[in-house]
Amino acid sequence: MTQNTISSLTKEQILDIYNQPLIDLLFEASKVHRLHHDPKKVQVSTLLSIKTGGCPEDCGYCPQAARYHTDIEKNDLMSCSQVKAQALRAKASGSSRLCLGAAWRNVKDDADFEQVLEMVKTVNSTGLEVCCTLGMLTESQAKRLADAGLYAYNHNLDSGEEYYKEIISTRGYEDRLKTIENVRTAGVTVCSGGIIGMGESAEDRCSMLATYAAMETPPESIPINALVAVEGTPLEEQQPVTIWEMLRMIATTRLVLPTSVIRLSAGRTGMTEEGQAMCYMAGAGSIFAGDKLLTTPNPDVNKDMELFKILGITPSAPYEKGEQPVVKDEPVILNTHPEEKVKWSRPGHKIERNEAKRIRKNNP
Ligand code: SAM
Ligand code: DTB
Ligand code: SF4
Repeated sequence: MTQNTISSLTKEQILDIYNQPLIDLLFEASKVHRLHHDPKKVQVSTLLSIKTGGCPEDCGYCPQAARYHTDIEKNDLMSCSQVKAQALRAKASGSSRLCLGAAWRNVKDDADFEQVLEMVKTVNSTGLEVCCTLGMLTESQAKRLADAGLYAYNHNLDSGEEYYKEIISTRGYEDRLKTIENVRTAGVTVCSGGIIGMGESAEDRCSMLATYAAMETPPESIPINALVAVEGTPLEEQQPVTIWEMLRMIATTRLVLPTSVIRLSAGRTGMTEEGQAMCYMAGAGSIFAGDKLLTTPNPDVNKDMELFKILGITPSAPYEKGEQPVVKDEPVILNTHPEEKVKWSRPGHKIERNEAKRIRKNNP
């Protein structure tokens, strides 16, 4: 299968792939995985929350949204030296990429962004691949991150366009697509995926995959997260997805987007080792390792490495799939892009579930 034939798939055609007997879906996905990827290599990233909590957005799944009452430790932006120390730890533990996450709606042309650019340069100098996930981004901000040595930018569509409106009201699907386009234009690789288990239908999951498949260049990396239902968020009562749903989603993603690397992301603490092994067989080619994601727990890295050994998998080295970006020196001038006065949208549609949660919290 080529990327061209794949990109003409409609949501309905993807749904047919998704709904086929699981035994066939897994077999087909495993075959396609081996055509495009080495099944014995898995890329390992470490996540680092460089600015935690206090986010103004209303993403219904997120423990870092200021408006929900979750039990997380909030932190201001980390220093460069703290990030360097964590990068060296991640490298020593076998990760090939460090992903820096900030609880921001969007990047602003301010001193914090200058500090993040320094962090990117510092992590690049350790030889690790650098990824950031900082919210919405303009083209010039993406370019500055590229010049600082950024290898990947994570910005998720999270779900299909229709269901997205049930989960987030403070920013639009169009804004997400625009950010992804800005990252692509800057020459940074795109990491973009979604979450299952938020109450969405199979159609919603397939609608998200159809959006990715229709892109001229689909994301190099597609994280598939199982919702971590955090107490205090509007989605706290969601039942965990079963391993069978996770496998169906990974295998369908594998068949629809054969060249992308699928990241088995949040939700691994609720999976057995056998279940995770099946995810690798179905097409997952990367994970987040380390005992913490951004704010929630993740399996022990030693356990992951034991499973790799059992399966005959080795973690990939940095830059096996692309060149290390060369850091370009640039003068540091704040607010240099007045022509780029971007107005990100605030759609503000009503989400009953978020409203109900807020009312309950205010009147216990
Ligand atoms: N603030 C930035 C943004 O929203 O793009 C970056 C950080 S944000 C936490 C990155 C992604 O983490 C989200 O798009 C979502 O897919 C995922 N995520 C957040 N909370 C989650 C949860 N409870 N369960 C699963 N995935 C989650
Ligand atoms: C992604 O798709 N999943 C990661 C990463 N990109 C940034 C984040 C998962 C966060 C899970 C909830 C938490 O730990 O706060
Ligand atoms: Fe903020 Fe990102 Fe969490 Fe949404 S997902 S509330 S933008 S940190």
